[in-house]
Amino acid sequence: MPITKPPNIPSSEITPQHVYFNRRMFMRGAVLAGSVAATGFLYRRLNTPSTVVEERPKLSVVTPPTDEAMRKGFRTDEALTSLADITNYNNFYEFDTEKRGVASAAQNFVTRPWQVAVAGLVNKPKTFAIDDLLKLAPQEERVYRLRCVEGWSMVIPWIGFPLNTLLKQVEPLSSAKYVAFQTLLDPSRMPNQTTGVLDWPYVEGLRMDEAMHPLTILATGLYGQTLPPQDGAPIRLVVPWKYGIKSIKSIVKVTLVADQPPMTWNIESPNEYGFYSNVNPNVDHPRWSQRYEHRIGEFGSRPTLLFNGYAEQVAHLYDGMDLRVNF
Ligand SMILES: Nc1nc2c(c(=O)[nH]1)N[C@H]1C(S)=C(S)[C@@H](COP(=O)(O)O)O[C@H]1N2
Ligand SMILES: [Mo]
Repeated sequence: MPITKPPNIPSSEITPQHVYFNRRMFMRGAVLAGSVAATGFLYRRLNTPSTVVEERPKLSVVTPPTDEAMRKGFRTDEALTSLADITNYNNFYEFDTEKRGVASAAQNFVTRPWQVAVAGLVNKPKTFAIDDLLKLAPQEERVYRLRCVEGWSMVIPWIGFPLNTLLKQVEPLSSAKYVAFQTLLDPSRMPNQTTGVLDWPYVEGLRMDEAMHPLTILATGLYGQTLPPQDGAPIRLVVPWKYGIKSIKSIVKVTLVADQPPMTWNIESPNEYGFYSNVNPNVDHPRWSQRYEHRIGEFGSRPTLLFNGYAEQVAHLYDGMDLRVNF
């Protein structure tokens, strides 16, 4: 088949070195293995005095062909947030409510064996072992902005595959209108689940068209490595145009349902966190403005973009909806 699109290459090949080699890390050994690039990365810590950056098994990635608008959404050329910040500044309440405490609290979290049960309104319910999930589709690199509802943001080079690949496997029925997700519930392994700080297990949901959207991925790695526990190992959702709360970590259950499923932060505080939670600078959180964000690693703040800068790819999903009501 003739190659009519630009070569499919991972960000290590197309990002200027001063951007990709940011902070105290660098990558070595990138090997372009063909027109559909399968490349192994090795990121090496030089010296990180106050934070821990572990070397993890490397992953290989491909980028599938897609239309130009969608391709633009698949990677931003904004400077990547450092691996040290991505893995030491986390929201993962099952381990610690302190962002800088999550990495150490989660460091011994065991993610093998692991199963993800996919069921509900489907023709072929199936429980997948994590290693079978990893074989479902080629792993792709997606460089996405992540905007937390708290007002900070990062740029993260995820590795993963589209959620729609998994959903197609189980053959959704036409009665399935939403997808519900659930994090592991195991207080012996997730120490904060012995407290009542949230209603456990953490649950989230997407409308079916949001779940099938090509930007919506299940991430299994970042920075060319398998996913660290603090970032939601072994598999977590990433929905880049929504606040980070929607990107549920360490998933064990995916259920296709007819009605809008519950969402942990909405249960916690319904007037502050809505089901959609689309990034929107024009809809303030009741306790703070959402107009600006602090990009971790930068000084000062920058304007927050509608749909986190992914309007071209996703705005049509919300045509005719009042985003203030459906926040
Ligand atoms: N299970 C679970 N998933 C979760 C959270 C959590 O506390 N528990 N926090 C969410 C929030 S608020 C954000 S901003 C992102 C943070 O992802 P990161 O730590 O990988 O940057 O994870 C989301 N997913
Ligand atoms: Mo968040």
